[in-house]
Amino acid sequence: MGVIQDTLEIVRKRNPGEPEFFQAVTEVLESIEPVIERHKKYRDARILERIVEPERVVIFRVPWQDDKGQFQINRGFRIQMNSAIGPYKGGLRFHPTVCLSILKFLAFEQVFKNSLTTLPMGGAKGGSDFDPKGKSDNEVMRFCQSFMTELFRHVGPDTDVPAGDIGVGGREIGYLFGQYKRLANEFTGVLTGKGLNWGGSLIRPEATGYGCVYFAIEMSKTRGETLEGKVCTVSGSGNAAQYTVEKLIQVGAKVVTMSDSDGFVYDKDGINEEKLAWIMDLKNVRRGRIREYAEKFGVKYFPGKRPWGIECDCAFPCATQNEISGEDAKTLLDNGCTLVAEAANMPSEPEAIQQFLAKRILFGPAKAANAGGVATSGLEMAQNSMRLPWTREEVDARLRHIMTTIHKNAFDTAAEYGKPGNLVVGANIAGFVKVADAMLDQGLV
Ligand code: NDP
Ligand code: 2IT
Repeated sequence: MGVIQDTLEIVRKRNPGEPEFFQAVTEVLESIEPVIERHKKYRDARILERIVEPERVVIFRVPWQDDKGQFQINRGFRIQMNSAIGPYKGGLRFHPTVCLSILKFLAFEQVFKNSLTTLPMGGAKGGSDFDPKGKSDNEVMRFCQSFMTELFRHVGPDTDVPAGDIGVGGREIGYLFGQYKRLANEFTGVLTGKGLNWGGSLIRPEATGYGCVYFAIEMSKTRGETLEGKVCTVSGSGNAAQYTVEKLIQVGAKVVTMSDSDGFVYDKDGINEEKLAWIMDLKNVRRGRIREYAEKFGVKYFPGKRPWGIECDCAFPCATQNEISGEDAKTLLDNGCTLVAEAANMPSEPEAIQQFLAKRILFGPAKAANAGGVATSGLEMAQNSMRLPWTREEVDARLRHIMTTIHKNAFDTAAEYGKPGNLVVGANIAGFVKVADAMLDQGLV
């Protein structure tokens, strides 16, 4: 259709050298074609051209001093993509690969994901090319303080509320919050993922992984299935992966792999609660490598490889973007995989998604399946505003309800637009319509 291809051409020309951003925009725009065709109001108001342009991009210098007293300079970013339905909201990523293209793709995805959560949050993403790996706590603190010294003027509890993502966990959020508080002279919910005794929410650390498994359970129900006894491959061993594995164990599934950027471990007996506790200590406290799991428990380690060649019923990519290639998807399908739920953002390449959809397996796209993290951030914001914490049971029940609602919304929307079972189309259209209508209501914004 003309307007979709025209908009993609504008995006391509205006954003040279940004392949991940172009990939994310292409997937969304091509899948919302039926809704653009059906509603002239979106075409007349040039909503597509507006929605692909960030409202604001901030890029800044982050100078800091390492433990040897040497000066280091990194680059900081915040992409404020869309505030039609609420204050900007989205994580911060600290990783050496961070650049405009990656943060713009993440911010773009965040707009639709946040819309699906049912909570009032706009979309944003930020971060830095700083690599926390191998840095001391003091170095991480000095970096975070310098980063927030600039970021603080662009964020606020009713303006923009950052959180964690790759390389940003509880430790980093603590240092960032401490510096914000000093600069603003305010104790507010300016960040989510905070510590429990200073404004954090129970279940926020677990939320991305738990939410993804809740979503997988909802998908399975549509085929009269459960996850019990299912063999699952998981990639990554960070926040999203750890709690995906924890919930999978709780519901009786058997997790046989976890990974990091150096390789993966294959534990054919299954990773149980004790072994997972060991991994959590390895990754969150000792900050070691997944290879050490293989040494400790006498299982096989595959250096430089991803786990998609291991036979499984269900696959949970929990590491990073483009970690499932078209070839990996073919291997997964040939080995009998019938469910893929994306806890990472954009982990499947377009060629992989095409195959999952063509084979009609249960495919939970990231912006629906991993929305539990940001949804629980929204619940943390609500508790901060009320100055009242909820119990673990209350937050978990709300998370579960939100994931069920997202699944139903995506499932019903897909059917409504003639693509039954296609949750890519369902999630993209449902997420888009709410934001686009809010933009129309608010005039030329
Ligand atoms: P963490 O930093 O806690 O963990 C990241 C994990 O992924 C690590 O095991 C890391 O290995 C691996 N990884 C990172 N980059 C690469 C790479 N380029 N190649 C291979 N492996 C890699 O981050 P999270 O668990 O929070 O994030 C994981 C994914 O989940 C990301 O896509 C993120 O955007 C997404 N997500 C996170 C949410 C959250 O609330 N935290 C919410 C929704 C989505 P290594 O240690 O070797 O780098
Ligand atoms: O990708 C994501 O949704 C996140 N990293 C979480 C964002 C948030 O604001 O909690």
